[in-house]
Amino acid sequence: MQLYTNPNSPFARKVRVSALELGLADRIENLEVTLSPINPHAALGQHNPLEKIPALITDDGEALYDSPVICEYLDALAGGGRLIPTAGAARWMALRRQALADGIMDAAVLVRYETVLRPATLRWPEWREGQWHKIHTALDALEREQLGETFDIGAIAVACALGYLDLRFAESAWRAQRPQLAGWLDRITERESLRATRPV
Ligand code: GSF
Repeated sequence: MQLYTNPNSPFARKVRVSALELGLADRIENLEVTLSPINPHAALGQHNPLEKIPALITDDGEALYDSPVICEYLDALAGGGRLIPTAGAARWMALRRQALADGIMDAAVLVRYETVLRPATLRWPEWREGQWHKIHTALDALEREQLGETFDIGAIAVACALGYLDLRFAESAWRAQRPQLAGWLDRITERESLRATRPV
């Protein structure tokens, strides 16, 4: 399998962490690409019309995207139910947490584009504040949820979202009002899959 990826992409990190946790990383060749909405990657575009990473090319030559679909595929390949519970409350909790964390990543990536890509004269501070509002309310929800030690797809996604905030927005001080979440991240960061995929 081949994975279109980048070391700093939080969505691609979610896939790489999942592959490591499932013992599938050795079967995946990482194709590192750099891209943005104004700098698309032609070869990737032949597989993913949305021109986004991550995209996985399976051994059958099929392209899979986006990150939740790829993680589900890898989980199924490893037997199923390993990172994504197959039924019951645990399944919906894990998937909802993934959606919440993906939402943080979406908003943070948009703020990043707004900050580093968009010409200064075209920036719109209220729009950026609106994205930050989503990030903060999602973080508050995670603080209230009190994450446990189960390392399922929800936990993986949350760890990758927080890692991206630390990478791109170290000044955001998201930990200040969220001691439970900060402590959880400190503990979970020791996992080998997270250490091995730490952004550069
Ligand atoms: C989001 C992927 C994404 O935004 C998923 O895989 O879950 N819903 C998708 N990827 C970014 C890179 S990143 O910051 O992780 C991307 O490919 N951006 C390029 C673009 O043209 O938007």
